[in-house]
Amino acid sequence: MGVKVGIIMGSQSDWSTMKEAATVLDELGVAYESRIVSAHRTPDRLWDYGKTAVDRGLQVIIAGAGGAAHLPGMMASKTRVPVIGVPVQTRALSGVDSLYSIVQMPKGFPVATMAIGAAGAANAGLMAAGILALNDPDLAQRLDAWRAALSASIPQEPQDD
Ligand code: RP5
Repeated sequence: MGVKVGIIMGSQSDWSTMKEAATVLDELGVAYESRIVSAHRTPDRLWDYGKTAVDRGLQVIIAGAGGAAHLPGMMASKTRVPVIGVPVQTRALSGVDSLYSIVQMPKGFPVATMAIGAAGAANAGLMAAGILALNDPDLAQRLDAWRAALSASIPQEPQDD
């Protein structure tokens, strides 16, 4: 079976944000694929990706887009594979447009929406890993260790800059 996580994004310009998800998955040893799939510019690619997602063995799709960010919602309409949406920060409206485009899905076709920007993308990677870890004890152990290391890295007291 192939990779279980698909990272998709509306544009090359989204990659600098979405690679935060890829970095987390690398750290956790989770294989993924990354593709540019635009709801508006490559709708046929979106349709094919969604139509084949289950048969290709994908178990989570992380979808990032900015502005009129229809990609996560359209993907959720096309496949039952869980979609985690990442609102990419935009210049004009700071990503609030992306957030609103992704988060307000109608009943029946959910998108698990993360925070705007890099933190949201990293959390999407962690969320995907958490979902896969439900059925993968080795990954569960790596994720627990990752979380413990993050906690241990936070100092008890603030330091002067
Ligand atoms: C959206 O339009 C993409 O997800 C991207 O965030 C935004 C701008 O795309 P580019 O004009 O930079 O290609 O579809």
